Amino acid sequence: IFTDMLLAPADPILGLNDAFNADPRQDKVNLGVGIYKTDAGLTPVLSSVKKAEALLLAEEKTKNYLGIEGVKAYNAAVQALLFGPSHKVIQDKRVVTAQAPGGTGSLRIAAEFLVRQTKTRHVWVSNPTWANHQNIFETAGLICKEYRYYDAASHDLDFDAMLDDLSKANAGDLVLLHACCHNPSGIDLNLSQWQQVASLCLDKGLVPFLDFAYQGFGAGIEEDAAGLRVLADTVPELIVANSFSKNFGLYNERIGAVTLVAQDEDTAVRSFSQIKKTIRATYSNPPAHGGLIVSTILANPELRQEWESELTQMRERIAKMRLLFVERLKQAGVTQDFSFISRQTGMFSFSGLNKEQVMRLREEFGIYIVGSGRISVAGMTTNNMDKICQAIAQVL
Ligand code: PLP
Ligand code: TYF
Repeated sequence: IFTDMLLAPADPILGLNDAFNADPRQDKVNLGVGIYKTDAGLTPVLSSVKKAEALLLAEEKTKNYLGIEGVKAYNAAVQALLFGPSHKVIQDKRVVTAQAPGGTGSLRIAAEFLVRQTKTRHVWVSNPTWANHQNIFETAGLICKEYRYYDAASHDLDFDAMLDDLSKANAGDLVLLHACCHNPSGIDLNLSQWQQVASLCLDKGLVPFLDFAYQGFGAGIEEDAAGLRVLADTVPELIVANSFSKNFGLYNERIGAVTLVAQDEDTAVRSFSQIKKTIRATYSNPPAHGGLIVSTILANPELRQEWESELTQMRERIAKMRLLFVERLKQAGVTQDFSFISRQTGMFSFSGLNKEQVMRLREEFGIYIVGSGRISVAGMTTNNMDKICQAIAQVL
């Protein structure tokens, strides 16, 4: 049965990691995958996480299965983080949350649930979007359609085109929106644009499907949830897949959640039973460790404060690297305007470098960025910045 097996293509981002690891050059630089690095180029475990893990290790009494929906205190903490603790959707019990393995696992469970339990088949994704979205959705059986988002000429959002494309969507269609720190463009909607998208969704009966993988990496934990909260204030139904891979540095623990807002409590209860059925058929119940770490930190005022300050440090270091990048490019003799990079948010910037320039950076200089020209600013440090900027000056 395996004889005629075709070789699958590598993931465009994770595959780049393998190429980077195999590169023998000492001074190679990885600006591919979205992983936060300190200025020393390391990705250490957060101190708040280490402390929570020590508490868990001391207090753990059983390895018994969790319920299908995971750690209950975790799910409540996720809702408070997403909507704010006293949001009306929580008070009205219109919101349900299930722990899931990472942002990817959450997106997949949401998609499987939507395909099996609703009549919805179409999901509109931004052009461009995270390379795995289409893969996850189509594997689950959804059909992807694209809405215009990024304008290459202005390095900015093409909001008119976005609205124009979404106005062609049909009632019941899903609209995948990056809640903040759009991957790969680094360009987000402002509050007034979120309000316009929310109105459009309400008028046309479109269902927002939020991917929230970078809460706290844009402007702050609360600020980054503003768009999601506008939607929750406006539309009767939405779905969120969130991840704590980045903002808690819990990449390999695979911790995220699926959250659904329904029009009333009874519908939420019935929908949740079907989400749980989807989970049961997939992995039965989630691994405990990541959910326990996050719920321990969020419930403990001291640990929570420490986490928030560690997250602030990560956000501020990336913002500093953006400014330094623009400045050092100028110093390296680049005359083209790269100031748009300092206006983008999150881990990534869309540099505008083409495929050929990306290949030259890799082959001649050992600098790895994604083929689309996406740069992980989170991998830049004061030590590698000059090398990066001088190499870019040469390939331009
Ligand atoms: N969604 C977006 C936009 C991402 O950038 C990522 C990257 O990690 C994910 C989802 C997946 O997150 P996780 O690693 O938690 O599966
Ligand atoms: O976009 C990124 O770099 C991160 C990490 O299949 C990632 O989101 C990349 C590819 C993938 C899973 C995670």
